[in-house]
Amino acid sequence: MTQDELKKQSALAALDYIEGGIIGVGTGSTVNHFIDGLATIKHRIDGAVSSSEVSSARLRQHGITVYDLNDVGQLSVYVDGADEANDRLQLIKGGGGALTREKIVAAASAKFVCIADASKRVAVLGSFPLPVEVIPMARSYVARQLVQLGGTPVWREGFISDNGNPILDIHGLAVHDPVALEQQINQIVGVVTVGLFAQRPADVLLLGAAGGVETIT
Ligand code: ABF
Repeated sequence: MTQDELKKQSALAALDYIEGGIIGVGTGSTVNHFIDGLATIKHRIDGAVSSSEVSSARLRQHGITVYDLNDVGQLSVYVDGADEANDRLQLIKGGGGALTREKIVAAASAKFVCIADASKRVAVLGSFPLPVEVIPMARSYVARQLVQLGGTPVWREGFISDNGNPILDIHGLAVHDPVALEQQINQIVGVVTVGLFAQRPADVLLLGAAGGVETIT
């Protein structure tokens, strides 16, 4: 099976977690498969809150109503991908640049179902560069602080988030204590969001592999 087929397999397995109401929908190629699958059961839900303009457009193309998070209460479930996942269901996310909205929608959801192909599973987070969204004027200041944490921040030049902010990708980290690092980076003035999802990890991880979908809880 190709990597894309494995992504699709995990995405379709997430449909079993949809129980109705308004759901949270993330961003990325795996989520695109989920949105296409969701279209086949759209009569079961009232609509969606999405973590990016790209996903909102895809949802609308399928005739699924997209709500502003401010107009709805708690979401029953959030389905999104990841760049890396460990066995404690802690994640690195934000390679696609939507980390801030992803973290907000995850926080507003009762359950977070993460979908990915099995290549995203790692023993230690950090081989994938850790994204940090920053306030524009703080970019260099935050980068200097991140160097002190032992990483090598690289400005994602030419990219601006849906919120109008730049992103620094931290290379060369081995994240042995994801909760502590998330807290440390959150405390740097000028940081909007770090793409470590450790304080609020996923609740279910669905990994697509050649032998089928592995469910980790
Ligand atoms: C989002 O999309 C991200 O947080 C992550 O960066 C990315 C995963 O992409 P893909 O599903 O295309 O591998 O979920």
